Amino acid sequence: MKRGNRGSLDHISKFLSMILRHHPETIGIQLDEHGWADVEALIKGIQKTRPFDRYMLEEIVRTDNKQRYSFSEDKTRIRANQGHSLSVDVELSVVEPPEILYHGTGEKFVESIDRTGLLPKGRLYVHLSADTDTAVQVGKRHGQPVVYRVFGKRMREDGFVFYRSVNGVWLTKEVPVKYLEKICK
Ligand code: HQG
Repeated sequence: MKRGNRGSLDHISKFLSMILRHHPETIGIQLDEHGWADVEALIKGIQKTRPFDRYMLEEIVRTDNKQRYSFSEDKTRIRANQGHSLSVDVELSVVEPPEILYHGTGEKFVESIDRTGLLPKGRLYVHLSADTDTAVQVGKRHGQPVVYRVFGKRMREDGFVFYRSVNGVWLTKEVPVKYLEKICK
């Protein structure tokens, strides 16, 4: 694929995550309770804003660097695998967390996090990763990155529930301060 096309698909992918996680009404569609959008309606809706077709949608889903989207088995519906602000149930698997998980954030949030712990803010869950590299990348989206160690196993023992999305993101509702430790600045 030509570079220009890839760039344009990346741009549309961002638009797609905005629609499928936060604002489906932007293109006049709705998500069902499990976060699914009708593929035909989605394509028609996006076509009102830019050139778009099923081939491009399939390319985005297939090549997305974080595997953000899934088609239903019959490919008539599509949803984001995680990251929603809308209250949908994407049928996340409840899983035993590893002893340590990581959360990357920006320096500007540290004072507040150290006071109140990690909160989901604009999303349904706090997003965690199993490795520090991913956490650093996520943190960089918010400026100077800071990474926290999250004591997953201890939280689980204390009754907190962890999920993992089909694209491998660890999720939990909140992380109180006592399960957090800063590991780099
Ligand atoms: C911070 C991307 C102040 C939190 C990534 C984060 C991820 C607090 C920010 C996914 C706080 C919310 C999610 C508190 C948490 N006080 N700030 N008490 N508790 N925060 O973007 O985790 O590319 O909603 O640390 O890869 O950065 O979109 O969450 O910095 O997986 O697929 O509030 O988004 O994936 O920011 O990123 P976000 P996030 P995609």
